[in-house]
Amino acid sequence: SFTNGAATNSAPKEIETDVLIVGAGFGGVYLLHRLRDELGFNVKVLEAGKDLGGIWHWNCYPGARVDSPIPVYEYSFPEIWKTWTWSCKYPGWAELRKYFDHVNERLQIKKDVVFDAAVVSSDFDKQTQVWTVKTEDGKTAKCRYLILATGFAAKRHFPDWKGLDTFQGEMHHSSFWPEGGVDVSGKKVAVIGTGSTGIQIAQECAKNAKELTVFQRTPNLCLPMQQASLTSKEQQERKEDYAQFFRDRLTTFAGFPFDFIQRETKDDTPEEREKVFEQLWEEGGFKLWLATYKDMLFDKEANRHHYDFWAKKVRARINDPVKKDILAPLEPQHPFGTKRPSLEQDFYEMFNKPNINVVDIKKNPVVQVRPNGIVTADRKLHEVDVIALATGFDSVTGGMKNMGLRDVNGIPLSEKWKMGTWSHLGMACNGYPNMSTAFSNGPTCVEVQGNWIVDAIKKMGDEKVGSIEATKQAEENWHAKVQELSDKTLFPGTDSWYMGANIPGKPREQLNYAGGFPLYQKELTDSLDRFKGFLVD
Ligand code: N01
Repeated sequence: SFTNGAATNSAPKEIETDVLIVGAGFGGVYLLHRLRDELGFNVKVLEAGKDLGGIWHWNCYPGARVDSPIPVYEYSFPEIWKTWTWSCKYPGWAELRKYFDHVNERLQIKKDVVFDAAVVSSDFDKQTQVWTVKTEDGKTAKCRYLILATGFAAKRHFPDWKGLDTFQGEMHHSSFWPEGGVDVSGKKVAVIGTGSTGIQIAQECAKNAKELTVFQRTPNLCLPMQQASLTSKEQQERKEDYAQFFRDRLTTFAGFPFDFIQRETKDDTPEEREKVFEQLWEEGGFKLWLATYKDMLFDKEANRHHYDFWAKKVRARINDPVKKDILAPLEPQHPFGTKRPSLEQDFYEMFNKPNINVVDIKKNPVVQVRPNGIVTADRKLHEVDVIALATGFDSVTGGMKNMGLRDVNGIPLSEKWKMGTWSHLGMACNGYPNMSTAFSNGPTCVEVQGNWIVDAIKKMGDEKVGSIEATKQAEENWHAKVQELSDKTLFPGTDSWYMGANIPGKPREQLNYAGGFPLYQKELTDSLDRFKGFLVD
């Protein structure tokens, strides 16, 4: 066993453990603590990065900050929240890294984590019921239970533009940003992409860059963050309610401390509706998305009311009519909320500066990258010194398909998921006994999925079960259910990473469960009753 997990060199080449977790982000750390410290298992974690934190270890791009207000975005372990204080409502990456240091100090996480250990293969031996997992640097780990806590953003996506590799300036993908930062002062900067990441990078670079050009394919329907600093006194007072708060966050549709209004948009008069929208806007965060009328994500007309309100608010903040029409067109390019909105602070006002521009690359696509800049279809060369690729991820499935996982018959997971994603509960696969995945990296979801894994392993021990493996039928049923739930919403019509539609050639299907958190938890609880949907050995 390790004495110092952080020092990679001291980790043995051969590891034997009961439980092996891949990934030391929110999910991996949660499971390590619960399985090791509560259930007494021998647990090891393999982590490709150099420290704890998962997405917060990789993402140090300028402006990287969480979009869920604390205390939603933290562990419910009392020994952690009672001893930790945040500086603001939406903390940034550096503070989140300190949070993980604190978690480590309290729970001694690192002693069981091997860093710099990217998984390249895993195979299951039917006879011994043991997984053998190999890492890029030649380590071998054998375990009975294999847990993939790899998050939804483990594989970066790069545009396939001609000449991208010929660029002579500085170019970084958002999740490969240099630790020391990039000094953009006096430089011309291009930000490619306007997902949550692109919005945050652009907002920050606009403060110092000589020129900033945002290359936008689809407008992000951003909502006001309403950031606020927090004193330790006010957090201390709120902590009296934290235990209840963490229970409550499990009862809402999206795992936030708020939920949809139990009225339809048409139930209110236009004046009443306007008042509701105004209030949600003022409160900020995701309220206009996830605490609004319950039909917003289901009904086109209801959705349009939301879009029109959003466009009116945003257009009023942008002076230039051309920029206004690109950033917040009067006609929606997709229904409101069917792509993940970002939270912004002064994203729209910054375009009122003459040196901040936006290029609509849906109308005028990028045709080539040259050593000194980006060429668009209108033959214009946009000369730049720095390119920030905020082009997202092969989300949800990309990381897992990229790890050399093979099933009991040696068939790669990338093959199994070529035409679609087959899993039971989003957590277990036929052909992969005793392997579970924690798909989400949001702390609420991580705890719910993590609890299911802990309960399943505990139940296996209590009932002397050697292995559980999702049945093919359960996978079929789950896939159909996830798509059916999604088909009732407006999500399927929009090209988004939720639908796998951001990656050329990826099957178009809903990758997230659209039934809401309470229903998902019921599915999980039901499945533990006699391991419904699993082959038990
Ligand atoms: O990635 P994205 P992200 N040519 O896929 C564009 C979480 N997150 O890293 O929309 C031109 O959302 C693409 O255009 P389009 C959060 O859950 C959280 O920003 O596909 N453009 C899009 O604008 C989020 O949803 C925080 O038309 C191309 C952008 O690149 C998820 O991570 C912060 C292109 C990619 O946006 C992913 O966000 C950051 C191409 N070939 C992220 N390829 C928090 O605040 C892609 N694009 C917690």
